[in-house]
Amino acid sequence: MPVMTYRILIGQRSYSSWSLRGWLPFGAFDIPVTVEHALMYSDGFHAAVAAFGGHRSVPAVRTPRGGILTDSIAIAWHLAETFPDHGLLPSDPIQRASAQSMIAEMHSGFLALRSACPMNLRTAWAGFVPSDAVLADLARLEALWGTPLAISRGPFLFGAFTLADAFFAPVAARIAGYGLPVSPRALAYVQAILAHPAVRAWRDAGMEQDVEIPKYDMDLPRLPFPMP
Ligand SMILES: N[C@@H](CCC(=O)N[C@@H](CS)C(=O)NCC(=O)O)C(=O)O
Repeated sequence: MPVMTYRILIGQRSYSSWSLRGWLPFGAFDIPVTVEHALMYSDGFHAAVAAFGGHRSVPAVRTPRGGILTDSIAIAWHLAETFPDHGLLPSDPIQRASAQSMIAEMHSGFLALRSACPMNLRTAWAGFVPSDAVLADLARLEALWGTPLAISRGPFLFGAFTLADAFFAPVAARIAGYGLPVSPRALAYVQAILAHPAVRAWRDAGMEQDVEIPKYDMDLPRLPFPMP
């Protein structure tokens, strides 16, 4: 009998921030998954997503029983519910609620930061000047991260890596890649996320497999991406 496992459809790892959020719950918590690819900005992208059972965007996940999850937050909730002993969310009820709230806020917010600084794990940029709207998003991140990091003392928001950290991983990449101004505590957290073995593995695979997408170029001098 064939082994039934999860399947995930992702975009290019170097650039697809939502794919990273969809895959990290598997990669960071040792939940087996088979990875399939749909090339963003290619003619066949939407057809590939539809053939998988998704709708216009990546990530999408097929569960071992054939269910379909078409959104990163649905993937997170499904896996937290299905693998309650894997530590995807903090066990303390107050911390758990806080983690869930942060995930939801990340999913629906930080629009200025997301649009001004597209995730690009292949290169960093010198001289990026954040707008007031981006600075306001960074101030909100400082407020969100400050209390849990002060309590846990790191390295992650609630001590051990959880889904909340997975959802902030692309933000960490943006802070590092665009040299955005953050506090020493936030910078230590960014470094911890980028140093996580699952995040490293994701970036390495993208560096190996992806082709540069010119649309992500900034009109700024390039720097090596600052992996810790
Ligand atoms: N809300 C979705 C967002 C997914 C999303 O926007 N994915 C991007 C890639 S990072 C995408 O597929 N873009 C292609 C398109 O929209 O045509 C989620 O959380 O999964």
